[in-house]
Amino acid sequence: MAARKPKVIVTRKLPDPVETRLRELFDTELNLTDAPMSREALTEAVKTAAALVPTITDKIDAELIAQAGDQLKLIANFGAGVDHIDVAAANARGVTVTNTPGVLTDDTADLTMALIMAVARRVVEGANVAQSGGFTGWTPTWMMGRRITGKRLGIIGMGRIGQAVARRARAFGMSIHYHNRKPVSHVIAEELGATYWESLDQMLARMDVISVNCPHTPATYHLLSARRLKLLQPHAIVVNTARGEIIDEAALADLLAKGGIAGAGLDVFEFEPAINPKLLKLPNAVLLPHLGSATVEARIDMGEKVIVNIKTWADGHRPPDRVIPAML
Ligand code: 8YV
Repeated sequence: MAARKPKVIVTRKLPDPVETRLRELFDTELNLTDAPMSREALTEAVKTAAALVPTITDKIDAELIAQAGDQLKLIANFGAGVDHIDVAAANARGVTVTNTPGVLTDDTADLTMALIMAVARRVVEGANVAQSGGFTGWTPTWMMGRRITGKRLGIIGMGRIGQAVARRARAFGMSIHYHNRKPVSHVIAEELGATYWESLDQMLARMDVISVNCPHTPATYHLLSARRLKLLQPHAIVVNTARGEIIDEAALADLLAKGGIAGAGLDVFEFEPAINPKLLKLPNAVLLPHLGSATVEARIDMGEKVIVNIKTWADGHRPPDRVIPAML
């Protein structure tokens, strides 16, 4: 007789092909309504599932993990970032945590470039004028933005996504600078022509554009604090496609409002989905609703990764994308 399939609970609606495959392989409970699960429903899920598939909208904290039954063995996150999961608490209870790195790198890097361009060239402002019938004729000095070719881009966090942003920015003629816990290999540094800044403060004061591409951890919370944001030059642009908590959002909004920097492009927010009301009123802030990995291809590939992680675990092997707290 075939072994019983493990019970898998998925907290949000995933792309159809992913859900179908999950149902074929495992005893899978889907969330067809796509409403985020309540705390009670999540508690029930960790008491009954062998593998839980959460997303960024689920808070899997130590308190929730403490309520899990012994049957819970795997948290296979649909997403790369795991700052909504207490990985140490899960591991301490013998629960493995996996994520979906790699498959959303290019899409997130593309969106980072889109934000850089949108802010520098006033794309959204211009589109709003045109769409509202406000384009009354070309003028030599109207709606001028800033060229990005020849400018300095400072990347905070030179992991997969940071490097993918660097490659794209190089093609746009930008020079690459970065701050990271440690320098990248000589080979990569050479390929990207990248300059390493051990001191974030030093880098911030010299860049034209800053892109945030590091994970959110206790060490990166408010890394761009009010003090550090003030180090930026008045013509600087800040772009964040990583996590809102890395920037002091209130301080950024104040700085933008008083012209302390030229603009910001934000795909993520400190209190997501809430956005600081000040930002909503600023023409020099381009705001997106967390679209970094929102392509059909990325979302299906993320699902594939989730499936591979669950299947390898179910077959008695170590899943490929285990998150190790020391790596964070
Ligand atoms: C995902 C993300 O869509 O993967 C990540 O870390 O930020 C997003 O692009 C989201 O996390 C899904 O859970």
